[in-house]
Amino acid sequence: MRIAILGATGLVGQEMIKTLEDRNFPVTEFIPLASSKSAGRVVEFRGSQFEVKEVSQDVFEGVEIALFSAGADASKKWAPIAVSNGAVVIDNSSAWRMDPEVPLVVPEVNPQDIRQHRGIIANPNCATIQALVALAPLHRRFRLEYFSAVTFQSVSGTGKEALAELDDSISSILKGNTFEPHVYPLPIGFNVLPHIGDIDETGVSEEEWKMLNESRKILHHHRLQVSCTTVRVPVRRGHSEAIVAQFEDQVTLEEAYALLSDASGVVVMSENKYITPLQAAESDFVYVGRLRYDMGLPRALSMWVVSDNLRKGAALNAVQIAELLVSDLGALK
Ligand code: 2RA
Repeated sequence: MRIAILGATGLVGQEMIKTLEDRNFPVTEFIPLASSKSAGRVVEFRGSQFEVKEVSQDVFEGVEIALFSAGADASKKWAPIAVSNGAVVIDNSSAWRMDPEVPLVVPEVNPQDIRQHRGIIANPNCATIQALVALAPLHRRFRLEYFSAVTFQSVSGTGKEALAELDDSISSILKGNTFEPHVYPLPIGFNVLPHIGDIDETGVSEEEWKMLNESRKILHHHRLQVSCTTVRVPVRRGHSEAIVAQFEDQVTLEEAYALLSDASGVVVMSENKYITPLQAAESDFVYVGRLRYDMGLPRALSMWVVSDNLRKGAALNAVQIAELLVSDLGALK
């Protein structure tokens, strides 16, 4: 298959390339694309070097699947053009996620939705993906009523520059440099920032609304209630989430363990064991740890959910959607 990647030089684009290689995706022609800023660079795929082309009207001719991770503006501009050239676009940005004509897909949760696509399929937000991979098996049995999520999101969620900023802010503070406590943005080194995306007039951030709105769309569960606080933490790679999930039916730990043990893409830790982001980096799985009855709510479980935000939270989920398209060729039309 002729596969294009728009955003090929970014962190997620690079992870998409690695994931296509790791999963031996049937690529017959590889077309790395980027904005003018990054065009001309060289990327490697399956041992060969490819010059990154600048995205334009003409580069999508004959492309069958285009993986996008170049930001919402680029997706809004180039996805319709790619589709008009016959490609199916799998978009990792927020541009199309809530468009009623665009399916929002987590392959372990709602794979059937890919057949609704009209040329574009949206990849959900990383924090949403890992939460629903863990919650969907329980939802299908006990019917999710409400969940709260406090996230601890790594800096790689905002790209390469953020990784450099983390290193710089840590080394600056270690050298004894001080910072202005009331000058924003505050350093992320030795700090946590409860602010991801713009905060609106209700005091809720963009990232927090994504958890509610995307979860309702993916689960087709529009009465679902969600509370969410998203926090940036000084971690390079891997998001963690402290989740409390309340169900309509009485849930038992034994059944929850059994369901999660059988769930695709999930590793559930026994007893009070847990995984940390450092351990989950570059893994394909969503790790569920410290699974327990919630201290305060009836019919509720608490859990610690960790996954690699660049892998399952972005690149792997997108490539798995591409695999669904290939396995169900009818959906490629
Ligand atoms: C973040 N979820 O972590 C957002 C976008 N990847 O910054």
